[in-house]
Amino acid sequence: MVDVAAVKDGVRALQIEVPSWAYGNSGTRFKVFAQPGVPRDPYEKLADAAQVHRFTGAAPSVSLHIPWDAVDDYSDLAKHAADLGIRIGMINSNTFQDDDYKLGSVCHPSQAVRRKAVDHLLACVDVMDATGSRDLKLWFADGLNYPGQDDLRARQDRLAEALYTVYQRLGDDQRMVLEYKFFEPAFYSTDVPDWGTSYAHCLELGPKAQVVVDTGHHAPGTNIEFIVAFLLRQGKLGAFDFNSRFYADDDLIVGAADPFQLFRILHEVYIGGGFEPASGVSFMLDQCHNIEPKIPGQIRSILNVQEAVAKVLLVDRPALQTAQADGDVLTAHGILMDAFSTDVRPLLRELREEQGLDPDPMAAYAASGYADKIAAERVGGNQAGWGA
Ligand code: LRH
Ligand code: MN
Repeated sequence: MVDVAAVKDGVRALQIEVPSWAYGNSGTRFKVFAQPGVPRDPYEKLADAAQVHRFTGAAPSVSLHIPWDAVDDYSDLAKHAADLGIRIGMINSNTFQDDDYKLGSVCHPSQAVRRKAVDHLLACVDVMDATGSRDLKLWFADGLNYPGQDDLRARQDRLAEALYTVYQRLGDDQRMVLEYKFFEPAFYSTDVPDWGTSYAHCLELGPKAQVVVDTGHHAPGTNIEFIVAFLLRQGKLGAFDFNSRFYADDDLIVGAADPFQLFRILHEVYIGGGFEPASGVSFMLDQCHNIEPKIPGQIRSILNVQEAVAKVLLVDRPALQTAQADGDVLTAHGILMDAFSTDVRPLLRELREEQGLDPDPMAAYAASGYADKIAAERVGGNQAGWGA
């Protein structure tokens, strides 16, 4: 028997943080396609993010990226977010776009370059103090392109030293979450290439250091849900960067490329207690809408995560555990597939109506006229982007 109320409660409690950079222009090394109405500054990015929360009720916070979202007064930006009914979430550092970082940032052979990188990370903690953010998200592009280019072990020593310095600066209620990625922009070795490396550094640092799982950062064929199950068991899963991919770090809409993988990952989140507020796990989107309209792309992403979570909450847990205990392989697998194969869209439409939301957020946003309004208003100025 399905406990529909429990499924609705679980989805209603789900909060997904959206990335400010998803609203700016983005692309690949081949082309960045500009779109009409793209924000020109962090204030306009927050206004667009607020539209996603307005129509889904599930995206109350926005993660910032420094310096892409640099402003003179971060507390004023936080107030602007509050006026829009949202808040500023994670602060993302950026030590991958300065000429000095060609050979790395915190792992760079030069002490002076490492100092510059650490100073940026410390400045990001100052931003967190101003915005009231809990988390500093660290992703390092640091790595090598050729064997012998630098000493792999020495780079780990430099990384550990930099992380330790930043860890000491964190406030009691602040955390650092360390993201890994198996390649790009480095093509031979990456200094934080996998979950094990991030986990080991976080263990060494202490309880305020957690691992970020970006679903696009694994070698093809990696069983990401195993990593999630393991990190939850260790109490070291801090956050997700949700997106999907067919080949590399494609940063496509979460669930678009592999909805079953997303379901399997969230099933392990459920089993590991990752939906419990006490788990401290943050759910974020980290995507780029290179060719599709950005706000609808974000709304679609939220709907995809909600659908996957609803299916996870439909799993007949007692029957699954019995079948697993009995070694009844096909029954156990079948129970999971039954939940995954269930169309939860009618249930979610019902939930939205109960929340006073339009049952079809995509259609509601399209009908709101917001896209035409910003395209007409946002003329002139420099459209936001990665500035790569
Ligand atoms: C690196 C990454 C990281 C962000 C960037 C926008 O690939 O996933 O999380 O800093 O994308
Ligand atoms: Mn990411």
